[in-house]
Amino acid sequence: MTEINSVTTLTQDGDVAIVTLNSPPVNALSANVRDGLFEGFKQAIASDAKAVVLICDGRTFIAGADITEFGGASKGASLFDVQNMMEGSPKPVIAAIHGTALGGGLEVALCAHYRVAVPSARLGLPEVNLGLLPGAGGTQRLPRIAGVEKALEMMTSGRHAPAKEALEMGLVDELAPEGQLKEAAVAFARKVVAENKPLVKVRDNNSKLEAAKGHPEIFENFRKANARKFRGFLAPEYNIRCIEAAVNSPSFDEGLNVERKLFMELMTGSQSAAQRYYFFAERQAQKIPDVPDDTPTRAINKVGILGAGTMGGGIAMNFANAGIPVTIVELKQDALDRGLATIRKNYERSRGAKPEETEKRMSLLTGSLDMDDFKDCDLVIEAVFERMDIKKDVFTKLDAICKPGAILATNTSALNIDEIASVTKRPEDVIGLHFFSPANVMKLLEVIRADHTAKDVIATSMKLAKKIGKIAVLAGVCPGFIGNRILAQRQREAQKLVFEGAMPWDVDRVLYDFGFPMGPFAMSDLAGLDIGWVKEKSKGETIRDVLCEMDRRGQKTGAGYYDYDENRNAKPSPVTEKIINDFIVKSGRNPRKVSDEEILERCIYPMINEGVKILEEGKAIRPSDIDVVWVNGYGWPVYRGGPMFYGDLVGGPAKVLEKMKAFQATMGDDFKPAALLEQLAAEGKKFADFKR
Ligand code: 3H9
Repeated sequence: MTEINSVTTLTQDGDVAIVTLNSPPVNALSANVRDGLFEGFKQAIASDAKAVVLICDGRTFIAGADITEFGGASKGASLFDVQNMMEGSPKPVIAAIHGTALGGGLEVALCAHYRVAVPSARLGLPEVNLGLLPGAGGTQRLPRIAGVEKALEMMTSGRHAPAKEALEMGLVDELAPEGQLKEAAVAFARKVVAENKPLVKVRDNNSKLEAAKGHPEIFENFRKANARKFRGFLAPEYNIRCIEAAVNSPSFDEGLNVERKLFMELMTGSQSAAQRYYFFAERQAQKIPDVPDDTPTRAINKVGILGAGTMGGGIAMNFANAGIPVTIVELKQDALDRGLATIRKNYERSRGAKPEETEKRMSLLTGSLDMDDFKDCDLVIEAVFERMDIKKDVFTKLDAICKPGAILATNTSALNIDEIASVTKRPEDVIGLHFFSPANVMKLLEVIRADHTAKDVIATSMKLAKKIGKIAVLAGVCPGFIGNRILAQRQREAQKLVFEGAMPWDVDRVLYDFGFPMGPFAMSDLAGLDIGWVKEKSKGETIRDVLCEMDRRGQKTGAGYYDYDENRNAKPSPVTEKIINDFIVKSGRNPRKVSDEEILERCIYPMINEGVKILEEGKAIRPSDIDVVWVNGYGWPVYRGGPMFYGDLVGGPAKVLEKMKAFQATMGDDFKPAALLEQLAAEGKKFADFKR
């Protein structure tokens, strides 16, 4: 065995040289890895071996370029040097793939002459999710091997294709038995040598491009079909342009030039910076300084859910999906039946639903009217009405019923969990698990640590979140926790803006154009304006009161803030406009013209300021956790990173402070800057610099 460098070895098995990479965690293409590959291939080609296999140790084949190196000075061998060495090798090169071959990893594999993979492997070009495009020839090679339509779909979605599908599309040449990749790859290499098979260079294969030549409508139709999904993002469009270049350029190298130019544009732009930041933010959120990764966890083999309403049912589905049995308790039989029927309907309606899957999941759910049935549950989550007296009553009962060591969780979105925990004799077992609606769909889970919550309860909750496919963020107890607390700022300003003369559709348009899926007023119409509104108590004091009194209760009644046609298309409403103007006039003011800029700044800056307060009070561990909450739970466009990242993008604490002070001077203490904002600004720091 020759040690090429700290991450690469060269061995020989008979007449086959084997270059092995071992650079945990994911064999990313750092400078060291590129150097190792370059030197390893050089020596392998110079040796007496007749073929070369590239294989990786550890959990995966190369998962891509090393994202941490982006933006730094380039060192070591370039990826192109490595690729040229492989593709130009006079001896057959075989890539042996397990785990994931992603991004630059797949681009390296595409420069081998053949690829062998185990069935559990997945292959993809996920650069689009980092606001990028494959910048090492992937945009030119993937359509040449998989065809234009597959390339469009894979590159703009970033999807990881399973090995079997990769085999069908020609990305992989042979499947190897699980656990026997090296042997299979070596045997494949020998076969190539013995049968004198050609050294296939993907770059030379133009046949798959032919079908798209002279058919620009393929691209146009693809753009149109995905316009909603791609809205606001630059990277999908740039990926499409590269595939167009693969089809239309006179040569591979000219296509490659287009790829390089567009890659650099994306790489130096703010969208990719935001998306790369976000990639690490999500992973960082899983790290809790005083709850290290090796903190013991409690076994969760059975879960109890109290409440079979929309929330309880959605939460239950998460566990059933992960194969964990659930007991759902309701007060009344009809509510329980309704809840279980809704869950079944949700399963049946989900895309690609197979009847046997639905039955398997439903069989994990047991309905009951008796809270005593929680006694053997390892975790119980209550999703009952949001009232402190009700929650306290529930937790008193849970404390009496549940076995020692069971985790008692509340799904409250705003109530004080310390107060809830105080009615139990085991506050260390109490935690907040704030799911977002619809709970079976939304990725975010706010895990709320109360004063006495035990560390192993936190560790268990964070790990469990991952198991059920959620992205967990730890928050402290405060009204609204991280997400709703910040949302309250935006909602308040949106309402105030309307009282000054901006129309609901103006506010919604500005926030939609910023990248949110919808604005607050369209959202209210969708949810129903009468949520929490009581006819008998309505005094016509708010715009919502008046709208509800007129039976304009949102989309479901055909009108709310907006008017709706039979297809639920929204139109600005003259009725709403008059109601608003009457309100303003009654208050003795005149409606004024509010600029789009003011709408945006008044909605966004107080959110950032509130994020700073949350950090100041220690209710979030780090700024990026706040961003993970807002991107995952509230539709903040990931290409703007999240409120705290955006705060840095627009000029950092100094700029946010300046804006808050200017608004405070004319509009009062809704805009009072956080003390920490003043401090960060005075120290000339960025939000990202904040550390506890
Ligand atoms: C690219 O290739 C550009 C090219 O076209 C060419 C340019 C010229 N770099 O996700 P996990 C870390 S762009 C650096 O928790 P899993 C990650 O931060 C790249 N670090 O594990 C974490 O660190 P820590 C295209 C990386 O098993 C640890 O590895 N490729 C990278 O759930 C474990 O990660 C991609 O976009 C990286 N590329 O999932 C693939 N990847 O332990 C990105 C991971 O300190 N990666 N880390 O928190 C993934 O999708 C997942 O990590 C993967 C494993 C599926 C591989």
